[in-house]
Amino acid sequence: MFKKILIANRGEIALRIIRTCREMGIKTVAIYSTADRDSLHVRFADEAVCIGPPVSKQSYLSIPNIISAAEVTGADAIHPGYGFLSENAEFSQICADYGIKFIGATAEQINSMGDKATAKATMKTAGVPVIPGSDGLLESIEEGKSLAADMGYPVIIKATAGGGGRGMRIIKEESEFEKAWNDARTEAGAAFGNDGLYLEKFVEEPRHIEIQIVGDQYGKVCHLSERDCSIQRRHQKLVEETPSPIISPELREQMGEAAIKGAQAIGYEGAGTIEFLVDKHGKFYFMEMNTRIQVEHPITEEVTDFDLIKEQIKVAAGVPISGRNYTPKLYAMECRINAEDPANGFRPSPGKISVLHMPGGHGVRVDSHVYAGYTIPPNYDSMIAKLIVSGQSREEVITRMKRALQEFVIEGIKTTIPFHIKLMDDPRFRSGQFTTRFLEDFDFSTL
Ligand code: MV4
Repeated sequence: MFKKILIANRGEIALRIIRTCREMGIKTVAIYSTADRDSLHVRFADEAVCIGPPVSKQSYLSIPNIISAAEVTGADAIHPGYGFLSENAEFSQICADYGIKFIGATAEQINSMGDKATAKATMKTAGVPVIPGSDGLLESIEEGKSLAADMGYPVIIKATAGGGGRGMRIIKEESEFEKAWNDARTEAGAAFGNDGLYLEKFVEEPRHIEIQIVGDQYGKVCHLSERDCSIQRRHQKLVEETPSPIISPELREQMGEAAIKGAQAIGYEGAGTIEFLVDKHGKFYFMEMNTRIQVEHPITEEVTDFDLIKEQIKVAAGVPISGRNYTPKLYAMECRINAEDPANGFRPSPGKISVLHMPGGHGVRVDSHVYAGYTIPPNYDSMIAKLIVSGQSREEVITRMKRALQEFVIEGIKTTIPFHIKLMDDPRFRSGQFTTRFLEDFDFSTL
């Protein structure tokens, strides 16, 4: 087992990783930028190294600074958390070259899933259902138009280097094709330095369902069922739940097996997520694979009783997994508490938290790095807490979530709490019958 893990991240996930390391008897090294001097991850780690100024490029994204910190402190592994360098192939490779275990995917796996057209082809070959569309990248606008005409509109063009909604254009009819193509190409080229595009049939009113998998170094992969992440605004998830209200035991089994096949096709080791779109007929299609721990992992932990960070560390150290799949017996939901003003377009609201009271009680978990008197720096993402609630039924979870949200007191900044309270009372949300477009016509003005 590892003796000392450097955590190449900040905020709640850094704290989350430190907690598991403590329980496993593993020493921890925090890294921090000068904006995070007073952060809890710095105080709770066994050691801490300042790695640069507030701007991420010179601190949390600086590979030389982080590798130096690992060398100086003698860390034998690095946990990247999510975001930052967690899916950076170069970083994964440099860690390997320095003899430091990267607790995440290999450079090769990151590259194979990072290029979306390649990822899709790999999954198709492995027998995972994919959305009908172009075989790989489009060579020309004419090829795109001709394929779209054959398949029928609407279609969607996506940047192969994209993901999370960037470099995507929905096309309703042929007259829109040229502009969409040019816009997507320019956007992708500027954002990713890669303007490759591929085309798919547009799936209308889908649900976003992802399967959590864990693979070990011996080719065994198991799935820990699904998370429903359909409540999103501009590709930002706000609420996640498990089990999904629209997934039957049979569909769960099929999607779980597809996810396992996909992960095994790339010899995946560690925790990963396979994202699917599920259409209104209950057909599912591979969308993307995330080769990292995700923000919403705690809801899976609450219903399966696995510590996913512990599983990541164990498989990275070469411990085999049991290989059993898990079907949830409980229900869990997560609300993301962001320092944003939901009544004003979710505008960031950094600043000092003057008063703080976190909810508690049966079935309530809060993963957070903030405290009364803490100042949220403007430099990083605005998530300040994850409120995770579990219970015996979806109804019980929603009731308990509303109670916990009402108990949550954060003064000094705006947060997404009022939005979540309104959502818990929304009849359509409560019915479980909604799609990824749900928040497009949600009234945020009366929060
Ligand atoms: C789609 C789609 C419909 N049809 N692909 C959004 C992010 C990126 N992962 C892919 N996305 C989508 N791809 C086809 N062929 C609709 C979306 C989409 C979406 C997906 C999941 C959750 C929220 C979404 C919001 C808008 C669009």
